[in-house]
This record gives sequence, C-alpha cells and structure tokens, in this order.
Amino acid sequence: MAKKLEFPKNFLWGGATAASQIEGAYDVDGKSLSILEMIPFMELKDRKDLSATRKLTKQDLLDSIENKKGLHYPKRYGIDFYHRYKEDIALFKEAGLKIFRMSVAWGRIFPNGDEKEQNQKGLEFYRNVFKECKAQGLEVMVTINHFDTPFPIMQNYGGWKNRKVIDMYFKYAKVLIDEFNEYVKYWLPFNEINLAVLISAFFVEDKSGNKTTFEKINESYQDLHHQFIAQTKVVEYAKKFKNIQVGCMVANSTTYALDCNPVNVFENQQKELMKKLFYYDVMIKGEYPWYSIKYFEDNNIKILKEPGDDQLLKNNPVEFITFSYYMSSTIAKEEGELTEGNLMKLGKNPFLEATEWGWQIDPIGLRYTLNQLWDRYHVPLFISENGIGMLEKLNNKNTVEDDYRIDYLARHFEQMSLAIKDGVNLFGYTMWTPIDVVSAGSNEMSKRYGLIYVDYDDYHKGTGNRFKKKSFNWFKKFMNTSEI
Ligand code: BGP
Repeated sequence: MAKKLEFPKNFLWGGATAASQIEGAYDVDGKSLSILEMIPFMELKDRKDLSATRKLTKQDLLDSIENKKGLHYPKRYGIDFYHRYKEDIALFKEAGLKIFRMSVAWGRIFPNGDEKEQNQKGLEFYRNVFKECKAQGLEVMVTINHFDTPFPIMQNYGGWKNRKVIDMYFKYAKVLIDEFNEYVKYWLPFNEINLAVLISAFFVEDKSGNKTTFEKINESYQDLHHQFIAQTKVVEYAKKFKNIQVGCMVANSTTYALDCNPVNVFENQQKELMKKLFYYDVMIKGEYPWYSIKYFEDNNIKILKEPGDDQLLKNNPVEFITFSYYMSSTIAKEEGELTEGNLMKLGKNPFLEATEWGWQIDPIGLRYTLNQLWDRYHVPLFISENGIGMLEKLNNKNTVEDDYRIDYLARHFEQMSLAIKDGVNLFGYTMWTPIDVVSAGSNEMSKRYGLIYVDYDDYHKGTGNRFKKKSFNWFKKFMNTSEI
C-alpha cells in the first residue's frame, strides 16, 4: 500500500550534475582541458576494483593532450549538455524538479587560470543555461569547482599546493557571483572538498619516479588549507549580496564500528574525527579543531599559513551544509573485508546489500547522518547528492524498468522525512542525478544514475537521445502525491 511521506511545503526537490560529466564540447569557445578530461576510459575487469584507473603516469596525462595513443576520454564528451541543455532542462521541469544543481567549468571562464580578462563566450553559455532554468521556474545551485581544475593550473602552478591558485580561483568565483547572482541563489565553492584533496594528490609525482598515487594524502593538507581559505573568501564576498547563500559540500562517510568490541568502537570514533567531522568543523566552527592539531603533530604534517588565515576562517563560516550520501561502511582496528567506495576502498557491512560497484545501500544511515550533523552544527542541511548507479539497457519499449532505483529513492526519502520529524532542519535534496552522465570515479557511461536514459555507450557511440525511465514517472508522481 502506498505510504504518504511528510515534507515541508517549500522543500527543495531537485537533481544534481557536474560540468565535466555532462557538458562535452571540451575544446569549444576557448575552453582548456581539465585534469579530468585527461583520464582515458579503461575497460574494467572487476567493477569492485577500480585501482587500474588510479595508476596513471604523468606521461599518460601529457600524451592525452594530443591523444597520442588514440584513447577515449569520456569527460571530453559528457552527454553533450552543451548543445542539448534546453531539452534537458525541459525534462527536469517535467519530472517535477524545483532546483537544478550544476557546476561551472573553470576552464571555460579562465582557460589558463591566470588571464586578465574572463572569457565572454564561456560566460554566455552559462547565462543561457541560467536563463533557461529561470524560464522553466527552476531554482539553481552552482558548484564553482567540481573537481575539474584546468590542466594549465596543474602544469604551470602545480595545482592547489601553490598559494597563488587561491587568487586565481577567487577571481574566477567573483566573476561568477558578479555575473550570475540574480539567477543563482545557492553557491558551493567546492564539490566534496574532502575528496578534492585526494584528486589533487592524484596528480602529484611520487619520489620513486613518475607514478601518481592516491596514497599521498598527507601532503595534500596544504592544498586543502588553500581551498579552505579560497572558500572563506567566497563566503566573505557573497555577504555583499543579499539574495545569495554559500554552503559547503562534503562527501559524507558514514561509518559504524564493525562490531561492539570497544577496540573497534574507539577506532571508529577516532577515524570519524579526521576523516569526516574535521572538514565540517573547520568550515562551520571556523577553526582547526583540537584533534586535528594533534593529528598533524603526530604525523609530522606542517601546514603553512599566512597571517590573517585563521581570522578569515573564524569570520566566514558557511551558511548551510550540503553533503553527498551514497553508502555507509564499517571501521575496525584490524581491517576486515573491504568493498569499493567512492574513490577508495571501505569496510564491508554484513547487514547491507551492495550495488555491482560495491557501494553499500543504507537508507537508515542517512537518517543517522542527518541527526548527527544537525546535532553537532545546528545549521540548515541539504543533501546535494544521493542515488544509485546501475548497468542498464533500453528495452523494446524504449524505457528502463528501474524498480531498484524507485526502491532506493523511496527508502531514502522515507528516512529523510523521519529525520525531519526527529527535528532536523533539512531544506532540500538533489538526487544524483536526474539524467545519465559519465561516471566521476570510473569514467563509464555504463554506470547509470538517471531518471532519464541517455543513448551513449562508454565510447560515446549512440544517438545521444534521451528516454524516460520508469523512475521518471514515479518521481513525477511522488512530486504530486508524496506517496512512495
Ligand atoms: C560524487 C561526485 C559526483 C558523482 C558521484 C557518483 O563523488 O561528486 O561527481 O559522479 O560521486 O560517483 P560515480 O560517478 O563515480 O559513480
């Protein structure tokens, strides 16, 4: 029997995307290559093991510029949103979305990062997209940087470890806010600021030669500090405008102790501090928390700060929290069985089912997380990503019977509604994603999340046409009835 869920009347239901995963048109109108557009598609032998895609050499990246090896670089093509945005926005509207989260490609606005003048052609594209959203009555949330740093910034400045990048980023962010504040109410300076640090580490050479690796996390706290400062500058600048708000975006890692062995419970508590709460603490409480100071000392990590940094952090906490939530995992003192997670392996939970990519499905973990974040910070919460990636094919009726997605969304919506009843201030939700896109982590089209199917395969072969899945109609009905 259908169950009616309760949500506040003005709850912001919507969908999220990212420039590098949808736009395509990688070399159009002056755009430079982003670091993500240099990662080739690799056939996966095992979907639960993405390690092959995490071992690129610097030479591989350089070769990609002229595509010397004739490989396919999926994020250069996306789903051609650059040319089909009107059709897509109309479909979002039809599905009942009230807010559209998207990102701007930095390389369309400042291709090298250090130009004096912004690229008008790039701005024109986004102005058209925002106008279209407005015409369709969609609110917009913009991620200023969703992982896709222009390659010239990595090559010429070494990326975020260089403090000069703060100024380049801030100049770019200011241009966006000046140009688009009348269209965009919600701004997120960085996507998943905790993962962005891993991604910049990905492109750092290690001492033994030219291998790049995700294991270099220690060195990237400096990059992170620069991103924190860049973010606070955006928060500070946005205060000039009455109609806009700036929030943070964290890849939420909900973890449980593997069992009730106190050793594991303590381990989980400790890991949760540095792996998760640290990021929120800095951006909301406005200072490096006590446990991080000790962690940096113990691990011999030195963060170079400039005078004024601490004050900037203190004075400019974000106004709301957003986070992505896909899964939960377990923590134990002695690592047990692992499964694949978002860019890293995670502890398996025997009580949870997982997708083909090993992501463990846990709707109650979302309620747990919402309660935890509200209790600790008491600032409004927004779920900026949540969804399920699956292998899918169009059937002979040109649709996909994605009952598993309906089930996934319904179970998460139910827990959100319960969290609101618990007293949590949750004001919106953007699913990942209303339309199939190129996967961030595995670079495939095959990992589909959308309510809308896009006819491209992993090599961008296909018509690119859009088809409504069963979940599209389910979601549309949910928008009218609140019934699951
Ligand atoms: C988040 C990213 C998104 C997105 C999502 C799903 O980390 O912010 O860009 O793609 O994860 O990940 P994937 O595409 O690897 O399945």
